[in-house]
Amino acid sequence: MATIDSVRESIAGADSLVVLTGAGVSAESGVPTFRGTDGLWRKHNATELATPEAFEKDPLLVWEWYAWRRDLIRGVSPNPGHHAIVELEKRAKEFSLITQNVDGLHSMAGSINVVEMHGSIWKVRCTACGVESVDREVFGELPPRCACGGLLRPGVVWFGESLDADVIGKAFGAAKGASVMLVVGTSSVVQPAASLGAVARDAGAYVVEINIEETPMHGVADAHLTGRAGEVLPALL
Ligand code: BV8
Ligand code: ZN
Repeated sequence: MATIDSVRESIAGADSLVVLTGAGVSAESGVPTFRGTDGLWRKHNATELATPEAFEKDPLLVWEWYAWRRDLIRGVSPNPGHHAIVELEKRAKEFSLITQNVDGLHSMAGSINVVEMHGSIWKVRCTACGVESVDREVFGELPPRCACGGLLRPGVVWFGESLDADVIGKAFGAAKGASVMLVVGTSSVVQPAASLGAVARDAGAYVVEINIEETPMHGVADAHLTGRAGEVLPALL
């Protein structure tokens, strides 16, 4: 088990630092994780709702879930883990933050170079004319409609949908160029994000996992710091 001190040193000396985050980084802000016990909503589990099929079948139900999440996220703020990542970015020679989270809390905390692999809960896209917009408004009637009359969908990537090509390029490019990579608060089961740690390690990076539990990254990461993101990340500054 690496020590905080040895990891802090490797970060300080890094030419290029890459941080990959998942829902565990927002957990201490009060945002339910995807797969933890709190990943349920009205007895539906998140992975079954975050699909094009679910939206096709019942757009209202899926929008009620996203509206519920937006309302919840609107009422929370970034936690010390988010703020520590902002500080790491300020200190690093070269820095990339790749997040699987759609809550926007990294940008709210002040992170600059953020790749949102799975899109943003604050974005909407019209299923008819394709126009995409960002809004934090409280929706009127659900499901929301575009000015063209088309049905709006959340601007996120659902299971079975391919990620934006240049998002993939940026994420894998950053991982390949990393000298140190922190993999924080993710169960590392969702592809392609879950491969980024191995890509970084194969390209010569020193990979550190920060999580409260063991994950499939255990055999991949060079080091593992067990603990909460809101406590371990500030201790690395
Ligand atoms: C793609 C946006 C292909 C929506 C999300 C079989 C059938 C069908 C599909 C597949 C399959 N096998 C593989 C696939 C592909 C699939 C996939 O990987 N499925 C998995 C589940 C097996 N992937 C996809 O479909 C992707 N697309 O592959 O396209 C393709 C290619 C070409 C052409 C067409 C198609 C798209 C994946 C994106 C899905 N969208 N979210 C929304 O958010 O509403 S993913 C969703 O899971 C969230 O974004 C979330 O961020 C992400 C990952 O979850 P985590 O962030 O890791 O969160 P989780 O709750 O799982 O874990 C939390 C962790 O934090 C835990 O480890 C916990 O211990 C830790 N923790 C908790 N508290 C703390 C903490 N750690 C530190 N501190 C704490 N305080
Ligand atoms: Zn439209």
